[in-house]
Amino acid sequence: MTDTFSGIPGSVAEGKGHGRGLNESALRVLRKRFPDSSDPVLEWLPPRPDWTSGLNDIAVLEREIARLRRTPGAKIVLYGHDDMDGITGLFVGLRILRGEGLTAIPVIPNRATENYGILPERMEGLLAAGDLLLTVDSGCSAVEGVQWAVDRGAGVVITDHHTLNPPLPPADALIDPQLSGFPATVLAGCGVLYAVLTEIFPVWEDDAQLLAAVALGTISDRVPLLAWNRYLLDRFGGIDTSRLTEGMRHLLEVWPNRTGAWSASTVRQQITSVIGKGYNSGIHRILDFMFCDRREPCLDEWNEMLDWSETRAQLLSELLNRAMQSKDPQADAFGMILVHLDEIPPGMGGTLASKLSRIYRRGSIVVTQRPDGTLVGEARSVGDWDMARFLVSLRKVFTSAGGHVRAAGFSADGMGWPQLRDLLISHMSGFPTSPVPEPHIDLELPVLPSAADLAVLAPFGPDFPPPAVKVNGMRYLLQLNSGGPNWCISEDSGE
Ligand SMILES: [Mn+2]
Repeated sequence: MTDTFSGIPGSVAEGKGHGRGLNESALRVLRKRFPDSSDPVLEWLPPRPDWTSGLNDIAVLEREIARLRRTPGAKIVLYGHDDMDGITGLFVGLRILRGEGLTAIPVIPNRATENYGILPERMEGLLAAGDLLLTVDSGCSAVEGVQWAVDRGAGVVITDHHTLNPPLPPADALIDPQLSGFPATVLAGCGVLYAVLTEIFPVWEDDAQLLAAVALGTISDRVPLLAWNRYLLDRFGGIDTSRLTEGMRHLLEVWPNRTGAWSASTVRQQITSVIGKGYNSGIHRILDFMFCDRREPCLDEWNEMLDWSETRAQLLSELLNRAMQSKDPQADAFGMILVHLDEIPPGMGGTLASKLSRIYRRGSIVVTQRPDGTLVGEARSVGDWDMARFLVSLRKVFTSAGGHVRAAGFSADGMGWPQLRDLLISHMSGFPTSPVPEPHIDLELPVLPSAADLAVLAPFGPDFPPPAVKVNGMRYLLQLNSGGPNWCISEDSGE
């Protein structure tokens, strides 16, 4: 049987052009994964999105930027988030806005010492009347911080991708794909700002630095590798690397098999976790690193981050041992990994939850107590468990809660661990989800197809795992090793 799919757009061919000449096995996998689509190839790798169809109020930001140009001395305070899609989002914002002759000053919050949100104390003395507060990857719940900026006479445009949790902040514009739904919701914080700013300044659309930063932020944030994100990653696959900064060049040099078939999990291992976040991490240095144009200092800095990441990895493996020994048996019965540990360093709870999710192939919630008594939780999910919705639906008992489908967090004051534990378990018992996903199978065949034939569908990651094939009752998962693609007998999802 021959399949023909029409309408492969020219813009795709400018990237890696995976949409062209897909072999029969790859086409069958796409048909299985997008059963309702009349054109699974386009569903898998769409043409250039119309960003305005999923991102509202870009015109408000355009007007604000025009207003700044008419206001002598006015500047943009670009407020980010101290994780990879936040920092790469800051990079995107600074590169474009400064490149357009505007004054832009970054603010990087610090999760080790600060609450989540837009904090007036970080803007005091910095944000003046007539300025613009622009956020990336943060702010969709920052009612007080935004009101503070508005009261000071600043314009405020929020760009975020996290689940909305009303009341919404009183900004001039709230640009969040959660307002419009799929496919825009796949975007990470950096992807949202890239889309918004390149819509206003199209000359930046093909910029290799920006596409590389967006790819790294997107992969690190565990958002679905579907739809608009695949378009962005395809553009990344086709960038001209001859004119990168030394910092960015180095990141692409350590990117596992960047010019071939790669998986998000290996990129997170080789790059994201080396940078880390929170305690003893490189997250506060990586913005300068990406702008750095001197090779030697970049290499020194990277080696230092590698040393730190080894120290963190040791600490993490100790924490992981304790977590595995103390996971809650009652929560287990509902398909939820629930762990409460004392003294988890800031930023490490999320990494620990990720590891637990990977090991047990189900959603994980890791809770610790801050010195001030507040209980803080980090959660990761796999399968169809929408972690942000799960936690936000408990917001009456939480001080704050937010995130997205696969990565979310909360804080809770005024209750002890036993009470919070009961609450999470009883809420889980009534929450509609299948927290323990079945290992996927794309094809059942009499003989294994060539691994290379299916590797053309890479990159693989959240919501687009490597293909799995069943042959004679055995499940084979595609693996992308340094030696090239091959098959491995496994029940793993490969995400
Ligand atoms: Mn973020």
